[in-house]
Amino acid sequence: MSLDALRTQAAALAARVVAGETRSIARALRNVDDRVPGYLELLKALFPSTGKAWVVGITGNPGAGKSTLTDRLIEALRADGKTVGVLAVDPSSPYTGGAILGDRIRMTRHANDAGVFIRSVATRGHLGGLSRSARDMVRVLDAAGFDVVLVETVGVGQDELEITRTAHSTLVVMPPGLGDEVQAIKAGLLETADVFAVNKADRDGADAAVRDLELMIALGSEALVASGKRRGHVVHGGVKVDALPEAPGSTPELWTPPIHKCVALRGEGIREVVSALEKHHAWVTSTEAGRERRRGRLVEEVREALRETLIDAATVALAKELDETVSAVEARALDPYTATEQLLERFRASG
Ligand SMILES: Nc1nc2c(ncn2[C@@H]2O[C@H](COP(=O)(O)OP(=O)(O)OP(=O)(O)O)[C@@H](O)[C@H]2O)c(=O)[nH]1
Ligand SMILES: [Mg+2]
Repeated sequence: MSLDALRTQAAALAARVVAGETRSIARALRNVDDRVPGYLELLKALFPSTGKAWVVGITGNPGAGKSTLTDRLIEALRADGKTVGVLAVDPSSPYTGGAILGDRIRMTRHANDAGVFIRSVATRGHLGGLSRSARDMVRVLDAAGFDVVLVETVGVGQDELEITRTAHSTLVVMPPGLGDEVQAIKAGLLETADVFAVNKADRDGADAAVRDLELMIALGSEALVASGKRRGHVVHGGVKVDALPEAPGSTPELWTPPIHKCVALRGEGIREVVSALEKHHAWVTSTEAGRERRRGRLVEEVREALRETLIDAATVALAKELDETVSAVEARALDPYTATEQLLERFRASG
């Protein structure tokens, strides 16, 4: 198909997505996830309609209760009259009453609610990376007009953690009683968290988990002081060196992640979690620090896209030279540093 034809087709699909047509949303998500030809044209056509949704990441250890809590969040947000799109990245356990696989997930108690759209994504086989695919799919849901987009992902692995960086607000779900293994997992999650939910508070050890987290947050601050890094900057996760020792407590420059206990299974403590997330949303959208953070994400995205595009272009333009260069380096006739400079020069000349 010609580029013009792809464009026309993409524009038509985009219009149906923006109109909120369920089947078109599903199709657009599939096209973007599978990167079928024309998916970039679709994303381009959708982009002007994005930027309105509140994107909330929900992450945490496997089995922490993310899906159960997500289900409760949907319920609470719906009660507030908000429409909700959900992207569940490789959910290994079902939503309440639902089945595991994507399309069937929608056959849950929210299935007949036109204000809710749930889609699951597999974690395998993403050429351009899972996080990019997830970000693009979030954009589809955003353009479709959902007030809130929830993204559930397991908080282990770089790719998964990366996904939460596309969110405005990230909720980290922790069960009590994780013991030592918690330390390892927490290091990554701590930086990501805007709000903590200690779920399964019906079990022993919830208060200890809260104290643990408080300590981790405080230690995180001290580690930054000790390293002397990032002075004067807002660090994701809300630890700002200059604001110490006044922390905890959030200011326009500093967001300190609050910790809430809940029992997702019984729907207890959900309101507090939602309201903490809403406060964070207000912070991220109304303060200079929040604006900087969102801009930082876009800088990353554009750089990443530029890097990919440049590498693709250079690999094509320099296919023969690359091969020769590697042979020269292999024979120790050329060092890799000079080789890179020479390749760059040739690429520039080829432009
Ligand atoms: N006791 C108790 N169990 C809970 C609570 N919330 C969730 N569970 C149970 O914990 C198990 C895992 O819940 P999920 O919601 O599937 O957890 P998840 O974090 O989405 O799991 P993965 O997606 O597999 O990583 C299920 O058996 C839930 O019923 C809670 O508040 N209390
Ligand atoms: Mg799950």
